[in-house]
Amino acid sequence: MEGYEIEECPHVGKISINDIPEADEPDVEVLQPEPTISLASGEALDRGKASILQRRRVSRSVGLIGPNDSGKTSLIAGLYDLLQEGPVSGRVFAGSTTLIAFERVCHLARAASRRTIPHTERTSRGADATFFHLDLYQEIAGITSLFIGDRSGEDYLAATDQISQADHFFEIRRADCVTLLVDGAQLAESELRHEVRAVTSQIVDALIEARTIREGCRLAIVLTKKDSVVSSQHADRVQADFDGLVRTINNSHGAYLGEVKPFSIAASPKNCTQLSRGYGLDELLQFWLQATPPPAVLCDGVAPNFERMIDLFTDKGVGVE
Ligand SMILES: Nc1nc2c(ncn2[C@@H]2O[C@H](COP(=O)(O)OP(=O)(O)OP(=O)(O)O)[C@@H](O)[C@H]2O)c(=O)[nH]1
Ligand SMILES: [Mg+2]
Repeated sequence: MEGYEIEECPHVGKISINDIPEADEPDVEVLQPEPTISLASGEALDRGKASILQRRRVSRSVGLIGPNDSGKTSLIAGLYDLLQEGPVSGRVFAGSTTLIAFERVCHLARAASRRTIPHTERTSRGADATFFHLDLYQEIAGITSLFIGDRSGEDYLAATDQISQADHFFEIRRADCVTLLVDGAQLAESELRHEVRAVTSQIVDALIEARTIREGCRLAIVLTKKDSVVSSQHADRVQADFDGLVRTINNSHGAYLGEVKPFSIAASPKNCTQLSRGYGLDELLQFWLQATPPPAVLCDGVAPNFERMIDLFTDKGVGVE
């Protein structure tokens, strides 16, 4: 082996195979590695799991903000239910890793729960935001993954008192589109309307001051519970209040934000005779799925073209979360 002729080799004959004692080897059971199958639990995703899925394909991330009871969870449930009936905004349901979470939030709002009035459970205060995931298919665009962040409205309200709270809202920082919900039913109540308008603007002011809402981020401002608005005696006044609120936010933050657009929805109407469940969600979904312009900070004056939102948060992008 070392290039010697056999008779020149200094190692030949020094030790014979017979001189080597036979070792007592214990009987070792050869263990086959366990096959690892990882199945999605079906529950809403934490930020880590959502990030992994966001790298898989073209994705959009939506952050829902609004005081408690404004209708955030109902909006998520209403969209999922609407997709069970057929295409929404030209997209069909193509899968989800959070089916159990969807079913749970939809259950109480459906007739199956045997309630006469639809109901949604309050999202736990102080818990981290979680993401609901939908894969949506359209012939030209293929599949786009949509991630919708849900958090308790009380946590967003807390940020208006203590701005440092806004640092925790990772679902807003990473959002392509932030969606601000304004409770239409409360806006129709004479005693509550001033409070609703004040609190809603304060939440946006706090999140922008803390830079939790990114510069250039698109903002949907959504009047929820439209059924309660149209059946109230003050439907016109509610619309005027809402339009005023949109104007105020636009005047204060229009230059900082990307496109700001108003919507009206009835995700879970109490009385379906005037508006059906999911009213207005197709238009909102269309807005959510629009491509996001890249951040304003550019290298060599050339706008990078990011196919996937996740690239904004990696070293391919300019910002790091
Ligand atoms: N009339 C009417 N009520 C609705 C509609 N959507 C939601 N609601 C009701 O509004 C209440 C609050 O809805 P949620 O979706 O739980 O509100 P949320 O913003 O998630 O509240 P938190 O989790 O506490 O932050 C529930 O009782 C819903 O049934 C709607 O379109 N019309
Ligand atoms: Mg909720």
